Amino acid sequence: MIPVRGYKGAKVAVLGLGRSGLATARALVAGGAEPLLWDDSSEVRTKAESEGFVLTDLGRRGVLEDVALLVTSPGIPHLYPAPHPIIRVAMEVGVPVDNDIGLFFRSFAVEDLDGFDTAPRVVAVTGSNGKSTTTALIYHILAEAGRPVQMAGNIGRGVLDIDPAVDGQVVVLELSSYQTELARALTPDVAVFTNLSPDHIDRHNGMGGYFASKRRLFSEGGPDHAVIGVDEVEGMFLADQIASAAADDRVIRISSGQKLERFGWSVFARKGFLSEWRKGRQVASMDLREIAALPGVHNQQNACAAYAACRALGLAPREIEMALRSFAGLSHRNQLVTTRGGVRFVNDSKATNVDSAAKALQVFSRIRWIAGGMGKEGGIAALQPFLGSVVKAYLIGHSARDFAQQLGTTPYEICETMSRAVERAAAEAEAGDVVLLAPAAASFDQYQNFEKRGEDFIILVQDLPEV
Ligand code: UMA
Repeated sequence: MIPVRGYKGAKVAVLGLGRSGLATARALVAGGAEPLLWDDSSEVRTKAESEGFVLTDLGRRGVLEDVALLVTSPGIPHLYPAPHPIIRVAMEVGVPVDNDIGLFFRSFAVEDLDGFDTAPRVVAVTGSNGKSTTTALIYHILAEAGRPVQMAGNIGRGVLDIDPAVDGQVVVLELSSYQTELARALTPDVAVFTNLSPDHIDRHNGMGGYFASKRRLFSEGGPDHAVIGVDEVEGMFLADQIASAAADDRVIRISSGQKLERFGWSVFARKGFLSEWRKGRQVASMDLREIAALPGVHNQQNACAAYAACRALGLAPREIEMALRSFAGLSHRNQLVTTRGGVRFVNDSKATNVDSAAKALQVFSRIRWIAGGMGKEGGIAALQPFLGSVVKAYLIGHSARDFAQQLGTTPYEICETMSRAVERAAAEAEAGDVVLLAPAAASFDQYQNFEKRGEDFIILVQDLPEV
């Protein structure tokens, strides 16, 4: 755990007692603060009490007036579509609002910096898609290279939950737009922006707000190195804004598809080969096609991002290449659950938006597609060009009927639940088909999160009768 610095003896309100909230509560206590804890869910409150936490209703009149800070969880809106009423009161009475990420950057390895031979460093990864895979890849490469490393953030572990830094350690954080928008301190040593496509638009009041929240990772002081995907105009703009000129090698531009030879430092993948260029010449290359855990062009971009971040941290190309080959892949991301009667069952529950579902649909050729949940703005209209490989869609959740309207001529069945969808897809699948869970929607209508949705799919698949 990382004790929170700067609030010794002060009252700090914590709203939301999920993974990040409870880790924050413990870290505040360790730093000598007095946390006042609240969650809107009575179930969550009961669980927190059973773990020994004392609760304070932060909605009660006057409670927030003598707190030094309000810390909130990423799932709680602080601005759009409307601020949570408790956050609104904090703003009205002038109490600063922060999150665990802001507290982390102010508390991690700051006081004892002189005690390290090699100062600990933080790599932070953001972007719409690929950030979990990129984060896990960087972690895996560093671990394989024998470097002390920890991983946390949106990937599943609260950032204040990690262990205190050791000499030369690297902490790899996955940060969502919810987290970067609110954090009052954001000072990574290496910052990575994978790509940008519409997601969480309601929370950021549009694409501009969404991009602005991710850009914050590169603004305060600026990281030593910025790894930026330049396959969209936003990435190009961000790289140009940070770099003093094309030759500025503090910015490492990455791409899957474009040749980027004229920049100070770049890493790109074309036809399955990764190339690193510095100051106008190629310094390394590797074949990515044989790496089973990284199928598809989108994963080649993730490999470029992880490679670039590790090069910025001083690793050698061959060390990185060897580690990439032993990467096992992430749960809920293109995860092969089993093969049954020649039918592959693949869990891509992490495909919570249209863009990541499009990537999954391009990996396979005969797909029985389980989709639906809490659809995002625009539904699945943008998936039309990728439906050629879908034999049939099995639709679940709140948006099942909306999705059905947008499927064109693709056959479909409204299944409502995951269990019905798995049963129907398994019954109709023929050898060579892939039953793919890639929902193109959030899970919150039927599940606590995408992990629980993926776990449900896995259990249902494993429970299918033998063939
Ligand atoms: N809550 C309230 N009032 C509200 C809304 C929520 O009290 O109005 C409470 C809930 O009852 C719950 C708590 O707040 O107890 C939930 O907080 P949370 O949803 O922020 O979840 P945490 O468990 O703290 O997990 C968060 C991230 N969740 C979200 O961003 C929604 C996790 O990312 C992250 O792994 C974890 O912190 C550790 O850093 C998950 C996620 O879905 C994987 N991320 C989104 C995504 O990837 O698309 C952004």
